Amino acid sequence: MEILDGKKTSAQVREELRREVEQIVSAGHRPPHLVAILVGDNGASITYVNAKVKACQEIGFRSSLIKYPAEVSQGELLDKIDELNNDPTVDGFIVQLPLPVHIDEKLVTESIRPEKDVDGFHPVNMGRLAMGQGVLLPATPAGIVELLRRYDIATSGKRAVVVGRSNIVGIPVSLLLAGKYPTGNCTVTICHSRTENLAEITRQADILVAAIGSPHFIKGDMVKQGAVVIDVGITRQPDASKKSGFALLGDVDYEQVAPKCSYITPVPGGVGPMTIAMLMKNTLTAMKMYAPHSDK
Ligand code: BQF
Repeated sequence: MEILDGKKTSAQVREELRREVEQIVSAGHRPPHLVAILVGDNGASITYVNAKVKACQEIGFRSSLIKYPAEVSQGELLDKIDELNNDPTVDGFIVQLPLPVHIDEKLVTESIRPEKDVDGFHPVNMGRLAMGQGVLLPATPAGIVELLRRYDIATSGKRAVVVGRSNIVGIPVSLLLAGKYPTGNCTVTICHSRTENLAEITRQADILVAAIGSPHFIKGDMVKQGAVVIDVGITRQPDASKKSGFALLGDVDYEQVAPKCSYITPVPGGVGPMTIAMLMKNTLTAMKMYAPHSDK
C-alpha cells in the first residue's frame, strides 16, 4: 500500500507555480491576482480562506480578502461581484461556500463571469467540462486527477466508482475520469444515496472515489484488493487533544481499507491540499487566458 501524499504533491505544484510567476513578473507582467469573498464567521470557511491567502503569498500571487458579516444583503454581495467582474486587476475570484441561508448560492455562482470563475462552479464552466472543453476545472476534481497523474496511476480502461453526486465533486470528477484525457478513459459508475447494492458496485472499483460527506462510510468489505482509494471526506469532529480543537474524518474507514489498497489518500493531507493547489493553478490559467498583456 502506497500513500498518495497530497501535502507533498501540493507543495510541488505550488513550487512550480511560484517559478512560473517569478518568470512572468521578471518579464514585466503583473502577478496573478486572486480575490476571496468570505461571508460570516463559519470556522471551517475561515480556515479554508486563510489557506488560500497563504498559498497566494507563497507563490507570489497578489491576494485580496473581502469580509462581510453574515447579515450582508444579497444585493450588496452581488454589487461586489459585479465590481470584481469588471476590475481588470482581478484575474479570478471566489465566494467561499457555504453562504448564509438568506443568500441564493446558485444566483451568486451564476453572477460570476465565467472567465474569472476560478472555482469552476459556473454552469458555463461545468458545461465546458461536460463537453470535454474544460478550462477552469473545479479544484477538488482537478486535484484528484492531478494526484493520479503525478503518481503515474493508469486509468485507461479501468473501472472507476464515484460515491456521491455533488456539483463540486462527484459529478465533475466523474466527467474527468470518463473523459478523453491522460488521466481519464475510465468506465465510471456514479453511486448515491438511492443506489441499491452499493457494496456490490464499490467492490468492482479499480479506482474508488468517496465523496459522500459521511465519516468512515466506506468499510473494508466494500473495497477490492489492490484498489486505488480517493477519500474526499473532511468532516470536523471536536477533539480536545488536537491543537485546532477538532479532528478531520474522511469518508473512508482508513484502518479497514488501507491494507487492501494499492494506493490511498490520507485525511488530512490527501485531496484537501491538492484542492488549494489547483485553485492557484486556475488563477494563473485565468490570467494567461484572459489578461495576457497586462503590465505591472
Ligand atoms: C487537508 C471545502 C467542503 C465545503 C467547502 C487541506 C483543505 C482541506 C483539508 C481546504 C474545502 C475542502 C475547501 C486539507 C478547501 C478543501 O490537509 O486535508 C486543505 O482548505 N479545502 C473549501 O474552500 O471549501 C469547502 C470542503
